[in-house]
Amino acid sequence: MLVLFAAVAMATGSAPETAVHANACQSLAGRLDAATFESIEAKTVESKGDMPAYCRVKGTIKPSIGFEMRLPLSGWNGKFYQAGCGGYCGIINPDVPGFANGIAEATRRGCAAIHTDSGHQRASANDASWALGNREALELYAHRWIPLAYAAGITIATTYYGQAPRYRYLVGCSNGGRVGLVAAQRYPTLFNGIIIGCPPADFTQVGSAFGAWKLRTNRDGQAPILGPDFARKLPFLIESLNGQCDGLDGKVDGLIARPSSCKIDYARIRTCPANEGGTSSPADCLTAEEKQVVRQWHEGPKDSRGRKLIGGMPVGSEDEWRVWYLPEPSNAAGTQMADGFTRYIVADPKYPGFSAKNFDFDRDPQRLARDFALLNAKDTDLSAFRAAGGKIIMWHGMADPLVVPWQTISYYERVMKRMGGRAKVQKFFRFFEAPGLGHCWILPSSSAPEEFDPLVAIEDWVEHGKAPDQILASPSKRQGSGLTVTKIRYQPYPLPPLVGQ
Ligand SMILES: [Ca+2]
Repeated sequence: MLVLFAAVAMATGSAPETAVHANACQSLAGRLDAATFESIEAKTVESKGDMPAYCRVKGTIKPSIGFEMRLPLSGWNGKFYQAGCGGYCGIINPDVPGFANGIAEATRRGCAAIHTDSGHQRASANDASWALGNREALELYAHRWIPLAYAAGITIATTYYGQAPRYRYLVGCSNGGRVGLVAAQRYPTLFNGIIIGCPPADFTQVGSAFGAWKLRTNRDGQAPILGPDFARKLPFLIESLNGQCDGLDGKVDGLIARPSSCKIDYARIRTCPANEGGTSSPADCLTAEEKQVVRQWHEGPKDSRGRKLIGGMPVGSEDEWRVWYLPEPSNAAGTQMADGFTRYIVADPKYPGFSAKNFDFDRDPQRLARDFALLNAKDTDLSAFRAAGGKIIMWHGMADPLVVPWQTISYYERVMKRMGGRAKVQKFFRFFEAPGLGHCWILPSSSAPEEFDPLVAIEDWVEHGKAPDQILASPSKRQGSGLTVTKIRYQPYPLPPLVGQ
């Protein structure tokens, strides 16, 4: 009778199950293999709001990977969830809202979820100083932490619940999206499903050529042309650009869904009279030098023969500039990250005196791609991942000015070419362009998804064989001080051509 009662309690997630798991949490650390962990502690955390009670495991996975893992005390859904980490990582911040790189939502849904710092510790994920002369840390960050955290997480979940997880997911955005690509390419049998958001697949180009370009075109931090004061001109600039580009996707709705189809005529953006520069400049015009930076940011870096290296910030991303680039450099994450790549990651005896200021757009992209290939996730052979039955949902904000979407599109095109064409690739790997969406969904953003749930979509695909033909999203568009919400259906890439184009 007691056995029967216990079985019923386990199935319904009722109080006795919670008690059993609370006890298991207290004894968990002592039951884990000391060879895997540098340090480990576990304690129960009471439920709060819509967050269920969970067993919180914290510590360090050898050699140096700080982590936090959360195991629901009751109602575990049998799934393991590993989060990527954003920027240069180095922080434990499991409560990042949404799914981007946190684990709060996964815990709420009943997953056993792990979040890490990827092997080094810093106060901010914008800080790359840990990489200075530390190739081991760079290798951990680039890829080695992924299977180590996976093995530790699976061990913890299996020890705690007494059974191995049925499904294993990896979810990340930005660098966490790159982590997802790396997992599919280098560690193809670990995960059943991977969600990849806004990934810098070509990390060396994003960090070096694109980063140096952004800094140099805007005076590299010395009294920037586009600085905090430029934010007041953004509504004018956005309105001017929408006037030229919004309707080209077939709908005048404030979202530029196909930014590459717009050839901007900068002469149509009102130029301030010559004597109207500086802080006294009106908000409804751009000075000639402001217009020059805007144009260069849209166009992106070029070599001395005028060939584009990676593409520029998409038209429609300007509202996001206020988050990533316009604050003072000490608060502008995009500026700090661009600076950190050249200053700390490329600080190598082979690159004496290397900086954004002397970046050579002809020579440096090639040699950096070679010497820092470990950071890139450009391998188009996903046959081992496909053979293991894995599924990928990848998405990129078409208004992302930090990790521009062009390299993601280019990567997906190359995968289709390598792996037998669109129909074959779509059986296991789908890519969604997210119109109007900025970088991941860190607010404030011109367009935040109230309703965009790739986790449900990947679960349906992996567990029920239902491939995502569309993903419903409800981006909020900032209009003046208010927000309007529109329903959009993201369709798999490539979008059908518009009638008349
Ligand atoms: Ca539109």
